[in-house]
Amino acid sequence: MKAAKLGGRALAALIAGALMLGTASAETLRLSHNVGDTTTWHKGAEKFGELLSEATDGEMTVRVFPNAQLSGGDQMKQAEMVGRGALDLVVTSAINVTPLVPEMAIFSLPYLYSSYDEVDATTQGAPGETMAKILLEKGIVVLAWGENGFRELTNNVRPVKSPEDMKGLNMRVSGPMYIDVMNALGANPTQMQWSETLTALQQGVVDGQENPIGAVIIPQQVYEMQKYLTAWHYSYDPVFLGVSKAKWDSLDADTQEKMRKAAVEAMAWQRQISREATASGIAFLREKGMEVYEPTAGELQAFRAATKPAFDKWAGKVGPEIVEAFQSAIVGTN
Ligand code: X2X
Repeated sequence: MKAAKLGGRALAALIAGALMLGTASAETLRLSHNVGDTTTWHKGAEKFGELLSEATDGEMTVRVFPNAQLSGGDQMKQAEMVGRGALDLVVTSAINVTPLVPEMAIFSLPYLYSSYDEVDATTQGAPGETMAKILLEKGIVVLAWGENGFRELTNNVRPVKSPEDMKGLNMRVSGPMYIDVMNALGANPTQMQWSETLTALQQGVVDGQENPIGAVIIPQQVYEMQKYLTAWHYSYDPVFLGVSKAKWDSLDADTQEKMRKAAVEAMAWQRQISREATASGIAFLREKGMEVYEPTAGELQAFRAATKPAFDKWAGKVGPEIVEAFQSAIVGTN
């Protein structure tokens, strides 16, 4: 009788102890991103959550919030919120960080890159680390670089084959550098949140937009609203998976290591699925009824020349040291 009673108490204590341990150490982190839940951004974020949960035996899980829900629909605000610890984690693209860190415009300068090898030499090399250091000063720890991709043009007015064809088109753009690029081409740019763009395209508020094929155009079904696509590869946009420095500093070294490893693996996979979807994407978009134009080398040169003023203006904002570091990494691949 006595033994049974003690046993019962011991069991109760064990259960209580286990529950306390569970509540004390299990943690759900919030991850914000600014596109829909069908995109490769979202899939990469979910993959990170799975890997982190696996590595920590379920002690650390991630809840992914799409469409910039956690920043009131403002895609540019996420980085600043992560920086001050109001958000734990973010997957966002470089261009969205430019209001906070103008140097992040480096990646997207018009026609900086002409291949994935060139991209990888920067995001996966020393230039990427340089940018991570700058973000760290703003309270953001870059865990790994993923991919939005080469941004391609869509519109509903006409096939675009030359800078001339851009004249007068009402273009939705995501950030300030693209305003200058569109102005250089004679288009009428409007800065708009991505979360509002699909409706704006549908209602004809704007004629066109530009985004990567595999990461955004296909999963967000932009082909349902747009007739013409020009694969002009005019600007590359990476994404990164970042954690707030406040959260990072609260983790022990072992957990930090697990988190970084999960992020590197998830973003490598995210880059791969984005590239695969892009590679098969043009055929897919044609099947869906889009008229796709792939410019010749000469036509690309004309777009490059026309957007040069925007390149120069933003290279100035980024600063010569960073521009040179990127350009020499790029030249190194050729
Ligand atoms: O808003 C866009 O165009 C997007 C989804 O590509 C970015 O977040 C920059």
